[in-house]
Amino acid sequence: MRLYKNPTSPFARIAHAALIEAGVADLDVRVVDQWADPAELLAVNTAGRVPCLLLDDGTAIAECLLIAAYAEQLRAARGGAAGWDPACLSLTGTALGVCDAAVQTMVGRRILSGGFQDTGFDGAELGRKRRRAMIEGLQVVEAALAGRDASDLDLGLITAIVALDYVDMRFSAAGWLPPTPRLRALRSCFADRPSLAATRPPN
Ligand SMILES: N[C@@H](CCC(=O)N[C@@H](CS)C(=O)NCC(=O)O)C(=O)O
Repeated sequence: MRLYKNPTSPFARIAHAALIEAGVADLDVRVVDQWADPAELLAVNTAGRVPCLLLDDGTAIAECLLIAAYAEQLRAARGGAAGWDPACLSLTGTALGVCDAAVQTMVGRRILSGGFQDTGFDGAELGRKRRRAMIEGLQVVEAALAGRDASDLDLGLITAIVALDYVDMRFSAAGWLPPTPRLRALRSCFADRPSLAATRPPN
């Protein structure tokens, strides 16, 4: 099967990490520039977005959580223990909201100025809404991780670590990211886990 992705996309990273966690060994990873609407991406995802998973029978699955759901089916079929209890789903949703707000901020910058460097969008009403969502989302994630067992990497913690890496990459210099010591400690615990190490965005 083939995964269309871009190395900086947090959504693509969640999908890729879930497939690695599911033990998919023969994944063909195809890096594309989703902003350029490449024909091979549009052929599998009319939205022109990454991630998209193309199965061997030609079925295309877009959206990171749907790809993660498919990966979870593969994992369960191989005898993996059931995951995704309500707490996991709740953490996943909150952390994905952080990813969404962060990506939407970058998209807003691009719409306003044509590039990612001009931060003019961030101070606009919608930009401030996105920043609030990132800050409060990270705070809720941090609270949800109280007492978290460091041996348990589920979809919720993967999504939370992906969100943290993404906001660190895009916004750490801005100085408004809230303290997240539990999440940062858990990220360190799982730094060498293949699903996270092999999908880490470039510096
Ligand atoms: N809801 C989608 C979001 C995917 C998404 O927005 N991907 C971005 C990259 S981070 C993209 O491909 N953007 C291109 C575009 O919007 O045209 C998911 O969960 O997979």
